[in-house]
Amino acid sequence: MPKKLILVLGDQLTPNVSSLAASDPARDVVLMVEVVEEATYVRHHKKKIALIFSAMRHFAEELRAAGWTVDYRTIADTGKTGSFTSEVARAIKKHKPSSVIVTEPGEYRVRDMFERWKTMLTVPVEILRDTRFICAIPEFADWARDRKQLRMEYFYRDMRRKTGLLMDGDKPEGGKWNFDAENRKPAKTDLFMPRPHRVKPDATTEAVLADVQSRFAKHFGDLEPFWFAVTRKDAEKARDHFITEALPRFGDFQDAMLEGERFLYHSVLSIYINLGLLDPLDVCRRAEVAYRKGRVPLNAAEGFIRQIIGWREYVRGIYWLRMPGYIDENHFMHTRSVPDFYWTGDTDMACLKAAITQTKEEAYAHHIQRLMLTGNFALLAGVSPQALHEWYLIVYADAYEWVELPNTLGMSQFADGGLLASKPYVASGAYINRMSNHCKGCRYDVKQRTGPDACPFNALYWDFLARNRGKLEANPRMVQMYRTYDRFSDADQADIRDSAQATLATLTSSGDWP
Ligand code: FAD
Ligand code: DLZ
Ligand code: SF4
Repeated sequence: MPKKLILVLGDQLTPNVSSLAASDPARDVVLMVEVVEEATYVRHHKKKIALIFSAMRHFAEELRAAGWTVDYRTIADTGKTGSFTSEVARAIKKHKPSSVIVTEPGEYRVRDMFERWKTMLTVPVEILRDTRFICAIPEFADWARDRKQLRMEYFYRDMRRKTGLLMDGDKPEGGKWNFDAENRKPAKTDLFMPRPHRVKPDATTEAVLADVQSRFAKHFGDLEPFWFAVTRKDAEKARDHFITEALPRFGDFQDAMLEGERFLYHSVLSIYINLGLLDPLDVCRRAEVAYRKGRVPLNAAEGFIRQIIGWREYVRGIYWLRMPGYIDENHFMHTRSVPDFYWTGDTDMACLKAAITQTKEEAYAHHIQRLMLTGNFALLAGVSPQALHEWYLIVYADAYEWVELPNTLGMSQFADGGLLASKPYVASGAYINRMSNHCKGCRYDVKQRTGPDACPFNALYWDFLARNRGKLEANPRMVQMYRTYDRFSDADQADIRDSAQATLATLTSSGDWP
């Protein structure tokens, strides 16, 4: 058989990826490329670029040790104009393969590029299914067909049945599919709070850090300290550390936020799962084993597994079902740019300051910070979902469009009009006060609704409901909120409007990361 060229992308870092599984190390050549086009189509956080480049370089070594021939091109090799297309064209000239094989990419933009290669390149291009996902793209489309509502909960139950995870015969373990009602406790400061597994940079990572600092210095975020795992072995250590130390309390405190505690009981594994260093189903099976051995309660194991085989698979299904049009949806017609303080953390709002500062320093925030702090505020303030989508794609180390876009545009901003969420995730300061201790140290008073010292979330929340009455009033889950609003006097409603306007007037938006 003639030689094939296997293109392995930066988020396909597993020997089990379908393109490698379909190839022969003794015959074929693997191509991996660090390219400026991928690093700058949005200006990714410096730490994210370093994570991906270092993990790619380590994976190339892993493949070489397993007998593969790897043509690896660093950012220095591919220079200022490198792209997947330019590098594949060069590699075809060099290796003269009979075909190019690639596993389907996560993003529509890249899939579109690969489809164009079929007529552009001098050899055939084969795009294989990404078998790391439990639900194939056509399988999700079949599930969605003829359904009026695409609720995650029903999809999740099918994934439980399909994988056999936490099943007791054909019934869910413990008699219920979902134990979320037990998972809404506020957290307390705890000296023994687990911390994510940290890895000291090796020589390869140090070289990447120098490359990123010299080439992407103007990108958002702090490059150092850099402690992410960049090899499969270290990612596995991070996984095992999480399952032993944090998973037992993951469920209880899943929705909690705590000043000074950036990770709480979250896994910080999305970065490794999305890159390919960890297999999502394997992580879930290990969480189930911990439950079966009595080390982890059912609400924690179920909650964690649901995030992965439920939410993660579901948002990917929605992405491919609805792209390319999905990215332009804007139910509330919001147009504001992302406020400048989203890039600096320079705000008196203690909760947002904490979430944004840690985003800048760690390229990480946990789900409730993304949804109920930065997402909530942006929605209340009327930020354009497209601008916000770009912000989330830039700032988080785990962000790839297939997972980030539905979470931002659908779940967080309700910009798809309720395809993904049954009501907008909006909340006033009372919710944040219930689920966190941020308000205690805040310059604003969470109990005041209006006025210069009132928590800005409060007036913005009621004003958002008033502004969007026509689009939300009929939603049965919003009826109670409108009843409450309607009980406010005319004067109070006018105060709400004025206070919200005053907050919005303070938001400067220069439109981009300076
Ligand atoms: P944990 O809380 O420990 O959860 C366990 C795992 O479940 C995660 O590692 C992740 O793989 C999966 N998971 C949990 N929630 C979701 C979800 N809603 N969608 C998909 N997978 C989920 N997740 C990303 O992986 N990339 C993104 O770019 C991304 N952008 C987001 C943007 C917004 C506005 C919101 C509200 C959520 C976003 N999420 C994204 C989902 C979620 O916030 C992250 O997966 C999670 O915070 C990652 O941290 P963790 O590994 O500690 O997660
Ligand atoms: C995100 C990213 C970045 C920053 N750089 C690279 C790169 O240089 N080379 C590469 O192969 N992949 C990179 N990636 C990940 C790709 O953007 C990702 O594979 C596509 O968006 C498809 O999901
Ligand atoms: Fe955030 Fe408002 Fe609480 Fe301040 S008072 S921390 S702005 S919710």
